[in-house]
Amino acid sequence: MKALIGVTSIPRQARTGFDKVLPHETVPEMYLNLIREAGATPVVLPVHQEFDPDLVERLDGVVLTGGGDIDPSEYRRERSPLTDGIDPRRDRFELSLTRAAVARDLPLVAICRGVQVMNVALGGSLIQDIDAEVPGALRHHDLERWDRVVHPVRFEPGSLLARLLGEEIDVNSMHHQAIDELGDGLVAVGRSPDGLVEAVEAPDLHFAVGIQWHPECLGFEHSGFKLFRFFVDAARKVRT
Ligand SMILES: [Mn+2]
Repeated sequence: MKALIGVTSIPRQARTGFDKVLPHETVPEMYLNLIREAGATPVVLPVHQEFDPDLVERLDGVVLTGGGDIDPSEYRRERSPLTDGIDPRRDRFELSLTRAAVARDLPLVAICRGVQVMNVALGGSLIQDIDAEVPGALRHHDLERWDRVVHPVRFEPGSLLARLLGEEIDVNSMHHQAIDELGDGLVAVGRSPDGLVEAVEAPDLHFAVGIQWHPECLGFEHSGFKLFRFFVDAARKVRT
């Protein structure tokens, strides 16, 4: 049986078949294609429902998707006016899911907002706006070049990501926030040339990786896609 991978939804307003604009829970197909191409079955997890702890007993792995900013009260900070797109129900669901997945040692890949959720779920904090708080930082909020590589990420020698992807890869960058203090059990294993954290791992867990870039926009030929093959391999072993 193929591994079953839960992918968190990205809620938004959308038009129904009867021409009303109503709340929907959606996932860009790019994320689902990544999971399928890596050999697993994706299943969408609606984040505006109450979190059911039984979910982690039924899944073989979890992908946290991109999205808006996390409520800074979740990491003990005053809200900056630059923090944007807060969705408290999504925060609650994804923080609970992450803690449950970590407690069960379920394979986890956290993308963009996802790595920030992973960090906050484990007690870490965030830089609320890179341009405002990090003088001299690279341009990390480059939405126009969403499907192109714009800066390198260098991995710590000996880290899981260095072993899987090599010492450096080029990535896209669509984030205006970044990791500040690291959560418990997380190690910063990838950085951009300006020193910002672009990738984290939890070395005590079987396979838990967070990345600040968007692999789903870079396609299957990009070297970062290999990460998903290893993720699915780890997920396949959950039930055996
Ligand atoms: Mn970046």
